[in-house]
Amino acid sequence: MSALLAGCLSRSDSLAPIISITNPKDGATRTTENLIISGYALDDEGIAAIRVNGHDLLTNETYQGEQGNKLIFFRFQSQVLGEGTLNSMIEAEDVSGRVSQLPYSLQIDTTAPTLELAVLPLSGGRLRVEGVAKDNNTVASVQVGEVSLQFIPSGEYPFALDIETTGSDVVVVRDSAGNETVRSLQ
Ligand SMILES: [Ca+2]
Ligand SMILES: [Ca+2]
Repeated sequence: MSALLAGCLSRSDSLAPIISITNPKDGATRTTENLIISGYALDDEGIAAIRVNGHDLLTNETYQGEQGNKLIFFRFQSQVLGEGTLNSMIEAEDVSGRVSQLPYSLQIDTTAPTLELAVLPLSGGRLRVEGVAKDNNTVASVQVGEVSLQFIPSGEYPFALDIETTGSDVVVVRDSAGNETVRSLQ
């Protein structure tokens, strides 16, 4: 009897499912049509349900035969009405009834960053470049000529640097959704 009990305990399901969203990666996108959100659910014993806003994806025939698997890749389509924040509640339930929740919010951002730029020619063909990149969401990268600036993504990023000009230099600013603003230094 005690051996049987020990056997049951050692088989008992100890972990709640893990949910991870793999795409869109940075929690932001500029896609407004046919937006697909994808990820996976992982469990030590098996996944019984993956619910998005209460609807179980695994009841869809796409996932036929996958229920009970330890790893299930899932994707769902979201209706996007325009710029703003899209909120979804993603839940995974394992075969023992443990439920994990992932509140998922996605920024729909279709507005390119703005860039204020001042360029001062220096001696020796160098340029002093000063600018401020701003975005309604997050400025994720700034490239000045050949130089990629290192900074923590934020809504506004002021920068100043001297570069060697090659005659065809541009400044490229990207937001976290992938919108891009390109300006020539000439
Ligand atoms: Ca489990
Ligand atoms: Ca933006």
